[in-house]
Order: sequence, then structure tokens, then C-alpha cells
Amino acid sequence: MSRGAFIILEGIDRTGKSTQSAKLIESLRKLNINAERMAFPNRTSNTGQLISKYLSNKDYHINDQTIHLLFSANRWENLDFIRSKLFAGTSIIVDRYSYSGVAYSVAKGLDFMWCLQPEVGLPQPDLVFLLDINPEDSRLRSGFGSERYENLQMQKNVSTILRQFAEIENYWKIVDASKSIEDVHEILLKHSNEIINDIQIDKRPLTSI
Ligand code: NYM
Ligand code: MG
Repeated sequence: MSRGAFIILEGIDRTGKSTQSAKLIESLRKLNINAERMAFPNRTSNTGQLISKYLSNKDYHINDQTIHLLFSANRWENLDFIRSKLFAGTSIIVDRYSYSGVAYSVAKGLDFMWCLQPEVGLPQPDLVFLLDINPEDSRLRSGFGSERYENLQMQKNVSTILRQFAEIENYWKIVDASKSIEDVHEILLKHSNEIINDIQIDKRPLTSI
């Protein structure tokens, strides 16, 4: 049996990642493809509860380096889960990954290489979708502004950094997230289906960041 695909949805806040990952799972399952959804930060674990408190309570102080490492630890906690699912043939669709980790911290002023280092060794995605939207538009979407980082300057900085990842790496696909939910879904489903099939055919190994 071949492994599942490891697929990430990235983007600034309020681009529709949660909506799209839920729809993608639903459609893949209808095609009889085993698929599960994850999201980072995973707010339920010990690190996740600290992260959630930090995001929702702007008076709860954790220094920039420490919160960065907590976000990373929150991914490492799930290493065994991710590997076991993929090797059991289940594809995983993830809301945010190491790239959000790097982009939000670099946007605050931390050093890029320092930020990337704790991600090294985590499973390498097969495909990353960048749900791309003008930060001037996403901030008008409902719910924007409720958590830390949800301000225009921060979103603009993060958007620029995520686009740089997308332009350098060929396993990234930039998707225009200002399109309708159905149009975005169609693009995501097509590319996800393709990568899942490709992995079955060429039996490519799971590598590391
Ligand atoms: N975020 C998310 C980070 O700063 N670093 C990370 O490693 C990850 C995964 O957390 N504004 C930020 C981006 C978001 C916030 O994520 C919460 P979400 O997807 O809005 O729940
Ligand atoms: Mg958010």
C-alpha cells in the first residue's frame, strides 16, 4: 500500500482555510480516498492551550522567541500521529504548518534562519496551497480582529513572506482566495487528487524539511 499525501493550506487570517479544508476532506471521502484534517496550532494539547491563551488574550505575555518555539513544539507533538496516518495510507489536509510558524514570527522581526531551525526534521509536505488574498480585503471578512496578529500591517508582512515561499518552491500552488468558495474548492480538489495519485504511482518517500 502506498502512503497518503501530506497537503497543507497556508494563508493569512480569514482566507477560508478552515472552510476549504473541511470541503476538501468531504469531497475526497466521496471519491473513496482516506483523508483526515488537522490544524495548527492544535489548541487542545498543553502547548496548544498556552498558545490559544496567548492569541486570544493580548495582555498575556510570552516573549517572541518562546511563543515561536511553542508553536513549533505543537507541531513536533504530532509527529508520530502524522507519520502513522500517512504510512497507513491516509492523506492529511492541514490548516497551517511550519510556514505560518516562520512567517508570523519573521513578520514580528525575528530572524528567518532562527525561525526555520526548529522546523527542520518535520515531515515535508507534498503540496502547499497558498490561499492568496489582498490583506485589505480579508480584514473585511467577519471575525477579523478578534485575535493577536489580526491587524493590517502584520497581515501584509505575513502575506509577503508566504508569497516568497510560494515563489521559490515548486510544491507550492498560489490560489486566488478572492474567488467563490466553490471555485477555490474545485482548484484544491483537482490538485489534491493529482498529488494523491502521483504518490501512488511513483511511490515517492516521505522526506523532511
Ligand atoms: N500562527 C500559527 C503562528 O503565529 N505560528 C504558527 O506556527 C501557527 C501554526 O496563530 N493568526 C498564528 C497564525 C494565526 C494564529 O491560527 C492562529 P488560526 O489558524 O487562525 O487558528
Ligand atoms: Mg485566525
